Amino acid sequence: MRIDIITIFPKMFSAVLDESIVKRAQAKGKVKINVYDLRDYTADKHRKVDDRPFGGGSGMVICAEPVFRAVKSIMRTVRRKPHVILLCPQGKKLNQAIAKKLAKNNHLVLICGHYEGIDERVRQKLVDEEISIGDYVLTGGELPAMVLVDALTRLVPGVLGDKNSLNFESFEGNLLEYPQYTRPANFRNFLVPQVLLSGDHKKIEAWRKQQALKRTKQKRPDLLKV
Ligand code: 9D3
Repeated sequence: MRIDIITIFPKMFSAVLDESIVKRAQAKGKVKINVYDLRDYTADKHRKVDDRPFGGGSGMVICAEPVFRAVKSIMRTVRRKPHVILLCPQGKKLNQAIAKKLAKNNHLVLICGHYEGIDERVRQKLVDEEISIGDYVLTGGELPAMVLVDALTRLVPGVLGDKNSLNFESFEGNLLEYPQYTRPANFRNFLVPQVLLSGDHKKIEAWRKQQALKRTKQKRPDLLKV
C-alpha cells in the first residue's frame, strides 16, 4: 500500500513514520509513505500557501493552486487514480469499519486540512472522501492523518506478526480486552487471579470471555448495542 501525505508541516510526521510498527512496515516494503511539503508546490517567490478569504473574515485560507499541483504531480507518477482523502472536521468519523475499507486501497493521497480552512475547489475537484477522527477541535489534519496511517498500516497483510494477528480481533468481536497480568504473581501483596495460574486453559478462556463482557458492559455499553 502506498500513502502520500500533503501537508504544510512535513516535519511532524517523522515522529510516527520513523518509529515502531509503521517504521517496520516500511522497512519490510509493506507500505510506502511519502510526505510532501505543500510549500514545494507553490509558484510564487514567497512560497505562499494561503491567502485572505474572499468575502472577508478573519484568518487565512489554503490556496487551491499548490494543492492541485501537489496532487497532479503525484498522479503523474502512477497509472491508476489514487483515492484522495481530505482530513477535515466535516468528514465521516473514522471507525474500524471505515479503516478496513480504506485499507483495501492500493494507493491513498491524504490532504491535511487546516484550522484556517481550504479553498472549496479542492473539495469539489480533487477529493473523493472526507474523514474526521472525532468531534473535538484540533489545529490541523496532520495528527488525524497519522492516526489514519497507523490504523491502516496494521491492517496491511504481513505487517503484524502472527502473535498480534487480526484473526484474534475478529474472533473476540466488539469486546474490550480482558485484564492482563505478568510476573510477579504477587506484586506488593496484590495477587494475580488464581485461575490464570491454574494451567486450565478451558477455564482461563471462559474467565477471560466473562471478564471482557463484564468490562464492556461497565465501560462501553454502546459497543454491545446494535
Ligand atoms: C470550528 C470552525 N472552524 C475553525 C474556524 C473549523 C475548523 C476547521 C479546521 C476547526 C478545526 C480545524 C482543524 N482540524 C482539522 O483539520 C481536522 C480535524 C479536527 O479538528 N478534529 C477531528 N478530526 C479532524 S481531521 C482534520
